[in-house]
Amino acid sequence: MKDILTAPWLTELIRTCTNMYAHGWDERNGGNISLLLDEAEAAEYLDLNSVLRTIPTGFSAPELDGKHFLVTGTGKYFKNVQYDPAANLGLVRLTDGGRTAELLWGYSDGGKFTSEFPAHMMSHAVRLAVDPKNRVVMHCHPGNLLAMTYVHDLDEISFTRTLWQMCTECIVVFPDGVNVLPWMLCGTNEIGEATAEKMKTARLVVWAQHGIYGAGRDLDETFGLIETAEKAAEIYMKIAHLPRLNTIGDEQMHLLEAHFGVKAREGHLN
Ligand code: 2HA
Ligand code: ZN
Repeated sequence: MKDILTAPWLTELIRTCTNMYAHGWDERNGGNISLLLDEAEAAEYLDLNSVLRTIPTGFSAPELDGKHFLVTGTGKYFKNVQYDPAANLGLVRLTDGGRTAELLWGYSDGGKFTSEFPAHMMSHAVRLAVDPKNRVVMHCHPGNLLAMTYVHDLDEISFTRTLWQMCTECIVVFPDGVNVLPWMLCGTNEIGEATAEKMKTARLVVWAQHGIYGAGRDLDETFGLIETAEKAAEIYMKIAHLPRLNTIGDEQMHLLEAHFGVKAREGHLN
């Protein structure tokens, strides 16, 4: 059995937490990540028959039965993940139709998965139905996106169009746009269900006055998705109070679509 601390998927998740903290997106215990692993990937490093303990999830997700996830821990700080991965992260397998998580590694101080586990797992189920290669769900609190939800209307088409207009490559990176949830109580099954519903049509879901969710095939791609949207929101927050003399119009958006071979979400361009 190989040492789990040498697993590439573990080291990449640790580096991602450190990087997200360095970007200022994950103050204190803010943010959480879940990464879907192949059983074979996990089996190289762990005896999958050895369950350390079981943890009830409080929801059901039959689509995810038997699946393995590496997940950040509740109350844990992203800045500390690199120093003590086994306390700050856990590897769980869902069983019992998703109602139970079997802990196979981690949460070594008696902890458990993020309070946003419902939103993560429900989003994985939905994204896997859209894209069988989806493996990552990522949540964080980037300052400019958050700020934007205070001063921009929350209509999804309008919010998406504003972001697309802020940097030329936004429409190429997230042609599916962003969906937006109004303020809701976090850490609940309700916000999990609402987030998953929004994930049916976009890989980015903004939680107004809270943060953002991203989904993607790997950690780099998902990080880059949030990074691009946050950059666009940063530009918006720099210019929102100034007269706008120039913008990227729909004609230019259509040129980008054609040149990069992407299709903007239906109804988002004229
Ligand atoms: O506690 O970000 O949404 C971590 C969070 C909750
Ligand atoms: Zn949060």
